Amino acid sequence: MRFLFALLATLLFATPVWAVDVVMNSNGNLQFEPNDITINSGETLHFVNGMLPPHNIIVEGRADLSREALFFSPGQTQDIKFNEAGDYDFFCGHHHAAGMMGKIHVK
Ligand SMILES: [Cu+2]
Repeated sequence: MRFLFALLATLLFATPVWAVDVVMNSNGNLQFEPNDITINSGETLHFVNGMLPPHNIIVEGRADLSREALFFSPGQTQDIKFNEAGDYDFFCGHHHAAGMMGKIHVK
C-alpha cells in the first residue's frame, strides 16, 4: 500500500516536462506572467489560461509557434516548444492593444 502511494505521488508530482509556466491573466491584469522569459533552445513553455478570457498566443512572425485558437475556459493549457535560439515577441491577439505581450529569449 505504501508503495502504491509512493508510486502515485511520483506520477502526480514528477518534475514537469516544460521549463516555465506562463499564466495568461492570473489576477485581473491583462498580462502574461511572467512576460520576460529566458529558456534554453529545445525547452517548452507551458501556457495556462487564467481569468478574463479569451486569450491566445501569437509569436510574431512565427505562425508555426503561435496558437491562434482562443482559449475560453480558465485552466486550458497549451505547450509551445522553442527549438531555435533567438528573441521572440509574443502577444495575446485579443488583448494586444491592452498591453498583453512579452518577450521570450531562447539561448
Ligand atoms: Cu488575452
